[in-house]
Amino acid sequence: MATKNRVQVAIIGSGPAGLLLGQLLHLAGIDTIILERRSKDYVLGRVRAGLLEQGTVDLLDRAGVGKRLHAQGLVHEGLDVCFGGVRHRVDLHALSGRKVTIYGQTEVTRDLMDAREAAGAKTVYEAEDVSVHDVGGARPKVRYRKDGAGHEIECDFIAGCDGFHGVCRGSVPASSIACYERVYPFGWIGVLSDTPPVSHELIYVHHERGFALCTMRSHTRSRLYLQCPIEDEVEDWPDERFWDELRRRLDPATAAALVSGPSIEKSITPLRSFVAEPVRFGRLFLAGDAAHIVPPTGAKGLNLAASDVHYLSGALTEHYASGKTAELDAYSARALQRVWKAERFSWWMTHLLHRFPENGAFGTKIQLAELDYLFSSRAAQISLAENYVGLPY
Ligand code: RFL
Ligand code: PHB
Repeated sequence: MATKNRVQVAIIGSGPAGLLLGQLLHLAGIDTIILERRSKDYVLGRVRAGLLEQGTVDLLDRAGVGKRLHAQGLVHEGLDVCFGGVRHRVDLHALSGRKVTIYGQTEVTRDLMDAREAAGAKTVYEAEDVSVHDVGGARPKVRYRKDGAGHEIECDFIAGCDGFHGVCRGSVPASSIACYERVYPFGWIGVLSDTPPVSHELIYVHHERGFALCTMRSHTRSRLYLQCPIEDEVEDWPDERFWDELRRRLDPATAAALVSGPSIEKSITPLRSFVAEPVRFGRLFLAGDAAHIVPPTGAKGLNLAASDVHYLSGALTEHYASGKTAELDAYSARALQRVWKAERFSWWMTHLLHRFPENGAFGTKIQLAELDYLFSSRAAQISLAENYVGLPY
């Protein structure tokens, strides 16, 4: 016999989307539970995104978790694009009036978990067989197992923040959801290493051997990525090969300045664009990677999870304060409007900077013409800058 509980909002997934939603709802006096399939250490150990838009930073401040972020985050006013063996700077701040902050997703997750624990809000880690029920009715339910025992939670709303491979999106009948997808024919191999960043800002590299990106986590920790064949495995990339290949893709001065060292993490990420529509089904609301995926080129994945949560937390807060449903009814269209613009930007940056052998020499010439145009047109740079720092909510 399953134990039964009641909560206002059941949140599935303790990634950035679920944790941030939980914190904003807690501040509005709304009672939540988070069910997470993995252990706390596993969630904290996943190395993923690193770049926060100003809107995401503002939202984390509103959630009361900005202290460490402001003390340790690195504020960037620009970025470099390297092509034809020459680095060109985009002055994001001069072009858009906004800045971005480097602060790892692992740290955002830790800050949100700490705040949730301090607030006494409940998270069940290692929740097995999570399933959602009756989302079309007034009393939806979530069932799960923990340590062999069955549990059922009755709630007003379910937030599906369970990432791309979660259960929430899949529990919606296929006839009620449209999925739009593009899978790219390559991946990124990423390395984390305790070596100083080669530059104080990010360097995005277009090279005939493939894309590269030099980013960082702190003044002493670098995060580096290389475009690689989709079928490659981490074992194909011993550290020495990784650093050699990165040097080959950088301009000579940057390659000479690059300090290499042992990797402390190495993983391969496939590149995908994906959007599910709509993102609301009765009393089930999807947010973050559960609803959409972007290739990491524009650094939008984590930031889109934050903007979804901005709309969803506002809608739930308004509903509990006034009983109205207008904001909840508007959630799907509002979130998706911003999502599609970030999808477009991530797709555009991916196409501009990666090697697409199937597009041949003509495709490369078009990329180089577009890059040349970008650095000869302030209008084109403004377009890049305003999308990169994040479109308004
Ligand atoms: P998350 O972070 O995937 O969190 C979802 C959580 O749900 C849990 N879960 C379940 N819990 C209960 N029951 C189930 N059945 C469940 N199924 C799943 C999962 O364990 C997890 O804890 O989604 P969220 O919160 O929407 O946050 C989105 C961001 O994490 C994501 O957009 C970015 O990390 C994407 N991303 C990157 N974005 C960038 O902007 N820059 C990057 O460099 C970057 N690198 C990456 C990435 C995503 C990666 N993934 C998904 C494999 C690198 C990787 C490897
Ligand atoms: C990162 O710091 O991991 C990062 C930054 C910018 C991107 C992708 C990843 O576009």
